Amino acid sequence: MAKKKIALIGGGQIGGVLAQLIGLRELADVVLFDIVEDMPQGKTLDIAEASRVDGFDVSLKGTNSYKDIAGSDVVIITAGLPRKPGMSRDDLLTTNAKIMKSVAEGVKENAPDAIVIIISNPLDAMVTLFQKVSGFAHHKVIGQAGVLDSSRFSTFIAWELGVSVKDINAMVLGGHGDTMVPLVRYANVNGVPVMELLERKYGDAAKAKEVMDAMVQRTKMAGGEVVKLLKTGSAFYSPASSAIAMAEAILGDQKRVLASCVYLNGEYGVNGYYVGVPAVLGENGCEKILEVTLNDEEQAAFDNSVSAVTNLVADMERLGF
Ligand code: A3D
Repeated sequence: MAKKKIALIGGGQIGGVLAQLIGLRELADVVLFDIVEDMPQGKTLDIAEASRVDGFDVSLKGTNSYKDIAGSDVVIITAGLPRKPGMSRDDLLTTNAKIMKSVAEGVKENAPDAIVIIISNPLDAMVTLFQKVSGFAHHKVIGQAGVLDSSRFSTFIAWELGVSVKDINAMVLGGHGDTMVPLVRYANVNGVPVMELLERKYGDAAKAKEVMDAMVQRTKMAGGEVVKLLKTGSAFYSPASSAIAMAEAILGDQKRVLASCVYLNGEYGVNGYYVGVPAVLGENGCEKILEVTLNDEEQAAFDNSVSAVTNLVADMERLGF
């Protein structure tokens, strides 16, 4: 079987970890693109020089030329500025929209058949803009946010219950901002509702709700928590791992159900916007959207999150993108 090829656009913090993870998993050959001269070449050289020790064998090429991404099966985009302490993701809109426009043009020209995973913030707007500029089919342009937000939620639940995070199933829907919607009612430990386990632990429904509310709030603010601690830049290990799970699902045609920022065409009552929902990822990108029944409270939270996304996209359009 011919080796697959992944192009990484943006060779910063997340881009570097992505390249290393792809190498360690022997997932594909890697091209790491950045506009900064020599830096992507330096990073790929460094990672390649670990390949004997780690025992992996893939080609790793750093570049400043879009021509090198030709033939990529998957393109993962992290180009753009990260947040500084005190900034919201939306504060990045103007700068990153300019960057995303140029990236979409480069990818369209050089890797027109690729499936594209976007990580750059503000996520929902950047996915929308990439698709608009590239003209790629909607199902081939997907945003990474929900895998990470769901993993953060799962991590907090595992810590609270003192069980392995591997046994937690929890999902976060909506936009990748403070309005995101962790789905409490569906969160479970190997099928057992998390709320039931919290009520047993505390012997008190009100206390269990209070504990869950705090985990939901921490999940919504989890990106900011890391930004505040790091002082420069934002989370990079966990977003890279999350995008790798999506790339693996696509390259391996795994049909994994991963919360992803995908284009909604009437699903969840949303028409014509990219929003985070459970999606089946396989060789064609987003192959199916799973609709989850939401109760009134969940639906209201989801609608609120969709409004935040539509407002963000409207702001971007007002700025001329
Ligand atoms: P950083 O380490 O600054 O890397 C960004 C890279 O983009 C730098 O190396 C830049 O040189 C490069 N770049 C700038 N302009 C261009 C261009 N025109 N073409 C190609 N490359 C360019 O940031 P990072 O890797 O920490 O984060 C990257 C993005 O991901 C930021 O926008 C973050 O806000 C975002 N992010 C998203 C999540 C999600 O879960 C959605 C999580 C964490 C960070």
